[in-house]
Amino acid sequence: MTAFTVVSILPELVEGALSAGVVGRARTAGTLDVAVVNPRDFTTDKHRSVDDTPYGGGPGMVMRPGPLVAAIEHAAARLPGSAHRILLSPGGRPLTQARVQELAALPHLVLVCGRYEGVDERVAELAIDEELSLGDFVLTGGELGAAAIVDAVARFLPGVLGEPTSTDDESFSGALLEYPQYTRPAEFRGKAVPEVLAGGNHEAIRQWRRREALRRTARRRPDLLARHRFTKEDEQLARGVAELELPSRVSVALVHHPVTDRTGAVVTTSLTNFDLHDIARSVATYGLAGFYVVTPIEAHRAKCAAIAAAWRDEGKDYRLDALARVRPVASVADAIADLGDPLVVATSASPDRFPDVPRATPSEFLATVHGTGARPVLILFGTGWGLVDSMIPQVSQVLAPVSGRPAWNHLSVRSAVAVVLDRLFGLRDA
Ligand code: 4FN
Repeated sequence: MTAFTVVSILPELVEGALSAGVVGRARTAGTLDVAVVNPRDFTTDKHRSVDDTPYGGGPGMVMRPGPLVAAIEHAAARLPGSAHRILLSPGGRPLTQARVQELAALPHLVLVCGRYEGVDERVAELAIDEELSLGDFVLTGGELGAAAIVDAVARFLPGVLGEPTSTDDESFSGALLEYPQYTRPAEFRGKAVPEVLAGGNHEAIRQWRRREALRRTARRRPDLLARHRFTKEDEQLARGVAELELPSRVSVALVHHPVTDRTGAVVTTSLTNFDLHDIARSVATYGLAGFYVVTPIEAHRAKCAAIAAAWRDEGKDYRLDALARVRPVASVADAIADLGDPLVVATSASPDRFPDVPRATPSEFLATVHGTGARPVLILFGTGWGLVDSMIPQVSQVLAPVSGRPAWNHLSVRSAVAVVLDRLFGLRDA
């Protein structure tokens, strides 16, 4: 059973956050142990000061190590057994539900809150086991972060909640957002409750809720969905839901014209065997709809078709899957026409290309695409020294370039395709 000791110079702020609701009730009932220790009670000077000016100058004040470390040591000794000492800090690891669940297995958490401009570095070195952050925003102190940790961890402790909720059974990594909830009245300001929920068909309700949870997660938190491992049933429920069939709406075009050469002249580049093979396999790996090989040179389109045919003759399953998606076309316009009315997206490593088109990060791009219903998407990759913006006016978005620390982008186009597809559609670590 986890007990909590919060170290803070504003005990009333911590108490205020933890005196009402489920947590407040559990404390009153004696099923939850939360205490606050004030570093000011560990000062020895007559002004009881807990802060001082920073060495090296600069604005504001820094929390002195003496009173804070004394308070942490007192807090850790409040209960027998070992205490795990956490500093709430913007530089800490972001808190996750997985970590919350692990913390709930520890007997005693000491939560240390900073104030002013920060805490003397030696406090963390001498008296802290772990630093945790609630997120990337500026706070005036760690207290509300500490209260949030108490709240999140307390939910797992016996007797704090009535019944543990089902979402706590599964690991949160790969979890989905909640399905929409409704209660009476059946109609509110002209908006009716979805029919299925009032129908009493429990299986239909369960499936509707799962599909809505998937849809909502795709729309609002594509980052969460990327970590979700689809079950067989999820795959079935996802069918026909535009938000969830994203990769199958997306095609890639490898453009050999119009592109520039190193001098900036508009040229047509040669078809490259490696590009054809590797990009076809990337496109298949991420489940995309198609791979347009754009070249005005008829002989190259014929060669492309011949290579695809050769793969077919080898008869390997995975190759068939990749080859079935290869489409040689004469121009970008032909690829666009083949798809109907796609959203056309360019890639460029150079800020000088497509200067008037907004750059989109992967999540901005995914949000745009989610907002366009079932519209197909075409992502253009230029060979040579890149796409000629003026000759491809249909482009409405440019994907932020792949870049590392050095300024120069050394990636081959086939590597860039693989990296971009993984950014957009790759499954992330749990
Ligand atoms: N914040 C950033 C960068 C630099 C400073 C801060 C900031 C409170 C004592 C720390 C902040 C955020 C999440 C504690 C923020 C958290 C704190 C937290 C926190 C006063 C010094 C300070 C992240 C925006 C780049 C003030 C960002 N989770 N400094 O807020 O304690 O727990």
